[in-house]
Order: sequence, then structure tokens, then C-alpha cells
Amino acid sequence: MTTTDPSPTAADSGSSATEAFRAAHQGEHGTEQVSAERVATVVHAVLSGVHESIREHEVSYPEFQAAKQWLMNVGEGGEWPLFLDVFVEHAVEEVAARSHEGSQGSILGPYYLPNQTRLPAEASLPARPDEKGTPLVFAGQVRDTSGQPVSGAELDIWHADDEGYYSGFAPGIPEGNLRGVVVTDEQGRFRISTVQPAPYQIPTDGPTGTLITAAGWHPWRPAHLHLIVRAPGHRPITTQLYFEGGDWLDSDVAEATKPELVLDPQRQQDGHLLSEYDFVLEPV
Ligand code: MBD
Ligand code: FE
Repeated sequence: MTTTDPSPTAADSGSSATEAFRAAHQGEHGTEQVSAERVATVVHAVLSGVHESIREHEVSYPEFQAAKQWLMNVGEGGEWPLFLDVFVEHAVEEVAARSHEGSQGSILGPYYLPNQTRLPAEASLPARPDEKGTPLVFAGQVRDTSGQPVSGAELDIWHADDEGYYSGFAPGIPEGNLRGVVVTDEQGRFRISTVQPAPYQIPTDGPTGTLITAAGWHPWRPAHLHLIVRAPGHRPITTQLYFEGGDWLDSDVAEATKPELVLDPQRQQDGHLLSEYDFVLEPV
């Protein structure tokens, strides 16, 4: 390692993710927004599933107390956003996708930050002067479901660095690093220069990591780009793009991969990787 920055602790990234979620959803009043009927139906179903698991697996008092202890730790460590996005969000996205047209989506995850630098259609994401990683160019076109190019569409893009860390959630990375809002040109095109992200490892020193270790699972997500693609009059698409042949592609801990979301970057003469991908937005 050439840097002197400490590795991010689970507690640091957990509390940042909790803060980011609260900021994004401030003014929304939680359960007051959901009808009593829906709360009763869904919460009853969830609790019934828990009760049934306890009966089926004859869960003991020590196991119940261990679970209670762990749940308290998730809250204290600020890891509810991480835990829920890794283990639950993919099912919510799957249900939402049933009624969607246009490009496939995927989960948002805990590390989105709004209001990043706006950039022209051909742009480099903000990066450190010595940003490590293989240069990657991500280029394509945004069209609507009738095939018309969408000019002025925003590609809100963010991804981990060459060590798998996200700016805003790991110490020592400048604010806004490897994040940006790229605006498509008159032909709906974009061409974004960045670096190839590394796979993401769930912090092993927090409660989510403890659970994964205790169960003997692995803590990895395959390398990915996050995007929200939006344009007036169209449904925004939240998605992720992965890399053919990458580690963990077939065993994402967050179960958020889809075959349609795998890029196959080609190495160019000067050594950089080029990936082309087009987005299709449906009208609202
Ligand atoms: C990530 O980087 C991520 O994308 C998700 C969904 C969960 C945890 C970390
Ligand atoms: Fe991610």
C-alpha cells in the first residue's frame, strides 16, 4: 500500500450510510405514509415467516438472545442501510421491475450521494491525480422506447475505486471522487472516462460482516458501476453494470446481478478498456 489512509471501519461507513439515507428521505414520515391495512398485512406475513422458521428449526433461547444482541448491534453500528440493501432490496427491485419497460434496473445500494458535479456528454469523472486502476471508457446512447435519442438525459454515475472503496464512505478519499452527473448530447450520446472499479467487500468488522462470517458465507459483490439514468417525461432507471469474467459475478452477496447487466469491455491499443452500453427509457 502506498497510501497512509486507514481502512474504512464498518462504523464509519455505517453511520455515513445512515446519514445519507436520512438526508435523502427527510420529510417522509415512515409508517404514516403506509395504510394500516398494508402495514397489518405485510408485517403479519413477515412475522409469520419468523415464527414458522422458529418452529421448523426449533430455535432455542440462546439463539434468540444471540439474534437480539445482533439486531441491536446492527442499529448501533448504523448498518441497517447496508444490511437491508444487501439482503432485502433485490426482492423489492424484482417486484418493481414486473411493471417496468425499458432497460433492466438493479438495486440502489447504500452509497448513492445526490448533487454531484454536472459534466458534459464526453467527460472524465472526478478522480485523484494518482487514481489507481485500469482506465475505463464507458460510452453509449440513451433512447426512448420508440427508439428516439434522448438528449439532455442525466447519467448519475458512482462507483468504488481500485480498492473497492466509495468516496463519502471511506476515509481519505476526496468528496465527489468517482461520482458525477453526465448529460447526454444532441444525439443522446455519452462517453465517460474513469477507472475500472474493484469488487466490493462488506466490512468484516461490523455486524453484517459478523453475520456473514458466522454463517460461512462470503462478503463480496462483483465489481460494478452504479447509475441512475433520468430525463424529463421518463421513468428514471436505477441500475448497476458488471464486468464479464469478473470475480463473484455468479455469487453476488447482494443477489443484484442480471445477465443483461454484464459489460464485456474490450482492451484498446493504448491499454484502456472500452465498454459500450445503451439505455432505453420508458415514458412516465
Ligand atoms: C455496495 O457497493 C452495493 O452496491 C450494495 C448494493 C450493497 C453494499 C455495497
Ligand atoms: Fe456498490
